[in-house]
Amino acid sequence: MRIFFFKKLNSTNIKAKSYPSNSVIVADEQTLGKGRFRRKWSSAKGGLYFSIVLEPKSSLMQHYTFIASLAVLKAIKNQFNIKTGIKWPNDILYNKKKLCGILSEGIFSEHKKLIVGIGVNTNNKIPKNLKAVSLKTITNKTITNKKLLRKILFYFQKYIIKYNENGFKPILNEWKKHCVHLNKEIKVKTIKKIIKGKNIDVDKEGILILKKNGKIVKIVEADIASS
Ligand code: BT5
Repeated sequence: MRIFFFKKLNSTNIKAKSYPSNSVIVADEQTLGKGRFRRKWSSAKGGLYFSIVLEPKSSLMQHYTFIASLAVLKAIKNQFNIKTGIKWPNDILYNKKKLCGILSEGIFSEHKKLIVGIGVNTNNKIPKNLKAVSLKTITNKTITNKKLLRKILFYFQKYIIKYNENGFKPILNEWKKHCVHLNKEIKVKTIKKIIKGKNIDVDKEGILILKKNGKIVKIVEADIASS
């Protein structure tokens, strides 16, 4: 992988669009950090913001978000011995607070390209109204972003190889072990409504499965509001 560093970008996901696969775009800060559904990702100086450009073997973007979640979780465990959890579909949490968010976007123009954008709160200040936390606050130490970046990329590549060789099942099984809401009663917010139910599974396409009044409800895109 070739890593390109920038002081300031609007969004590493936007910049990444003009780069070939196997590039990694990193910024010290973002002026228009993106979340899902056109939401914003607070990206003050000091945090770790980067996007990986890939030529995906599968068109299931969700698979790559799961791979990235595991890579971040493993890297944080390995480097800081901190236990985090995963919240579907794209959050890494520490004590129920968001430590990292992931945004995978597909570009299907000339070549099929996938951009996996990862934001980790390391040394950055976070707006107080967010239920969020940074690694600096957890560890009481200044974080070396480059070191953490390399560790995440190491695990990401490892999981990509595993995925390409053995498919999604082993990835999903490992992801489930770290998922914070599996087999729990949860509240899910879709664009249209709020659904309450028991999260009985996450399927092979990364779809959230709820059981509500004895019926199975499949959720493709949403936010888990409480668990
Ligand atoms: C995400 O969206 O969590 C995806 C975030 C992806 C950010 C990376 S940074 C590198 C790359 N370049 C980009 O432009 N983006 C990617 P979502 O699940 O929609 O969550 C967004 C919500 O998280 C916001 O509406 C806030 O409530 C909250 N949030 C915003 N900034 C945050 C932060 N720094 N830490 C924790 N929570 C935050």
